[in-house]
Amino acid sequence: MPVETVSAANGLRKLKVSDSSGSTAEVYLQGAQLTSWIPARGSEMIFLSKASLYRPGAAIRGGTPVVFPQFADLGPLPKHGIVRTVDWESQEPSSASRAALALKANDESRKVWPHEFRASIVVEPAGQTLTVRLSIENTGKAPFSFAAALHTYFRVADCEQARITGLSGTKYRDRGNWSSTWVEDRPVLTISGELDRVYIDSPRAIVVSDEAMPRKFQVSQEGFSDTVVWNPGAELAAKLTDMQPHEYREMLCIEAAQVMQPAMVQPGKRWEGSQRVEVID
Ligand code: TA6
Repeated sequence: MPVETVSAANGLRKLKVSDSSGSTAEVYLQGAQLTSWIPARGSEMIFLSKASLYRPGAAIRGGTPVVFPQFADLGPLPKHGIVRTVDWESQEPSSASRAALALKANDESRKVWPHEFRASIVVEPAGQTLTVRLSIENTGKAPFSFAAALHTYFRVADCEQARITGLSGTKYRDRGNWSSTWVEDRPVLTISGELDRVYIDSPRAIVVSDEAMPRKFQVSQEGFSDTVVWNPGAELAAKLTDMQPHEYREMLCIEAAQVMQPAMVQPGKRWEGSQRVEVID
């Protein structure tokens, strides 16, 4: 089946892709944001809040927001940068089971970030795996540096029963106390309250065991140096207007990220990073 463009709420549009095994994905043109991935065998892997605003110019709560060129509020730009709330263009994909979107620097982006770039996102569901690739090309005449992330919200049955393995021995910074660096000493990371950490030079693959579902999946990354693990916990979730208070239990963000050491791209060159998810049967 070819890549299909369909209308969504409030004039938004999304692309629907599927591979021959029956794995499907949906990507909004706004923000090039993945909002659904159903593997060939199994159910929805991606969390989307029922209270999410599907409104032009507002971030969708869930899916995979694309963060660029600033991570969170670590700089002067709008939170998580300038690409998650603007429309990207659908590109002619080389395969029907792959969505490709691109965004170029424009008058709006230049007002806040004076660099020439072309960002592209490719989303490819294939059987029990999903790959999302981000590339940033420097189309200007001067080098620039940036932070980026594929801020994926995974759907879990209960985050407090999820077990995250693979980060033991990795250094991290905690957003609650940004000035210190710790080393993860737990072989299994669990969630009990707000957790917002940047794991630095993280292992290329970690495994999430969603015990309450039950299901297990591996999240791996290339190109990105860091991994962010985030769950807002009950208190912060209650303050988020685009999320229902109990929904923090149903999500877990594992983000392929470039935060601690911004990436540098020379004119005419390209940076690439990807996140790959595999459901382990
Ligand atoms: O990646 C984690 C984080 O930076 C958290 O600090 C939290 O704020 C989250 O992103 C979501 O940000 P948002 O702007 O979408 O509410």
